[in-house]
Amino acid sequence: MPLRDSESPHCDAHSTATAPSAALWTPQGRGAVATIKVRADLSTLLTTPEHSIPFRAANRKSLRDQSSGRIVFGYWGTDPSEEVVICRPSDQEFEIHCHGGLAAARRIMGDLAALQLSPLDWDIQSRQAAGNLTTDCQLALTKATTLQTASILLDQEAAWREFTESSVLAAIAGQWRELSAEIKHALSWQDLGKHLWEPFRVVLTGRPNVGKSALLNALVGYQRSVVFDQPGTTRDVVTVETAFEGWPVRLIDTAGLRDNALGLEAAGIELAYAQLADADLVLQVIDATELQDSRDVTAADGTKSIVVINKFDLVPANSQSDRPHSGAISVSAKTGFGIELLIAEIAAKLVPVCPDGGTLVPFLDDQIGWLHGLAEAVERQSLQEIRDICDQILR
Ligand SMILES: Nc1nc2c(ncn2[C@@H]2O[C@H](COP(=O)(O)OP(=O)(O)O)[C@@H](O)[C@H]2O)c(=O)[nH]1
Ligand SMILES: [Mg+2]
Repeated sequence: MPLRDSESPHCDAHSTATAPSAALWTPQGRGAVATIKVRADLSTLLTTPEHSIPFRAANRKSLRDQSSGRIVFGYWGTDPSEEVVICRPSDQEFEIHCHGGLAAARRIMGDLAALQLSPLDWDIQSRQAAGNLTTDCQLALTKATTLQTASILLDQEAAWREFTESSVLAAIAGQWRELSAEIKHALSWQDLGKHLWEPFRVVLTGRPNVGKSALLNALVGYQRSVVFDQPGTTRDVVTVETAFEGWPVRLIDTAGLRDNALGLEAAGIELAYAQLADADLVLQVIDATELQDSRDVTAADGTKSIVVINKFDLVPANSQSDRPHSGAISVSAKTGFGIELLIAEIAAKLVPVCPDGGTLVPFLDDQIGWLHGLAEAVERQSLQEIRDICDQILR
């Protein structure tokens, strides 16, 4: 179905009507279909050879000869071509509907820019029509990969509007202590905030051959990483994205840490240390049959970690205990024993408390900056500064 201007949530038809333009009407992110709206004098655009649109209709008619309002299937470009659907609602515009991934829309937008049609991305149109707060919330939403993170992000626009209104009212009433507590509470969610649209980084580390790669595979339920009985098999950093209890997680498998490695393996170990420095959580994997090695495994200072004792299936039944060391979790990547418990523990470490519906969760650096600015304005008991920051937030 051709879209009408009134159906596009954030497109102001009149602001783009004058200059020849190619406007991407759909935001970046995972979507089935992307839509590009071209506004130009089609009698020129579709006839001059140097301005030819690289489109071949399946019905073999040129775009100019297609009747107005008709939906036409065909191919864009060559080697390889994109399958697209084009609709021409009038002589001044046509719409291109292509695959919703990034590549197709980017390629078509590039071809249209080469035809002197000024490109307008979705977020530029949205910022003009709906403002920054709405656009930021919607852009983050396009990056959310779980229902849980999407539902928190869906609440954020209303939460910010309510928060700014109540902040100004509290400042007018001189309720500085209450306002300060509200701001502190909002800031307490900042670690979760950025992971509403970007996965938590969980790094598996430990000595070679303890079963890090096997554990990563057990955690995601398929063979992502190579498992082999020789130390030093994993050399590059292997990553996989998944979700635990509704929180998006990027699991990162690294080369086993040992001192006497050479060449490629040593390079892999260097990469492993770099990953450790950026981790949100470290799984320190040790082999149940070599428990004395646990002292060799350490996470960076201040980084959350879980000690995971793998190969529990090799421990004789009479000496098995689920938690042989305080805080450690016993698992078997081979039999699946303890994996569910480990997943629950990972989720609980990453997000110890889940925010109630409607809670303000700052998810951008700018938002954290505004909250700090508000906290300083509260210290100075400055109503004007609070009003100014709130205006900025709502822009
Ligand atoms: N019995 C048993 N063997 C395991 C387990 N996890 C891994 N292994 C074996 O240990 C060896 C090393 O595993 P791998 O995942 O490559 O270790 P990594 O070097 O730490 O990545 C392989 O032969 C695996 O089959 C487990 O839970 N139980
Ligand atoms: Mg490995």
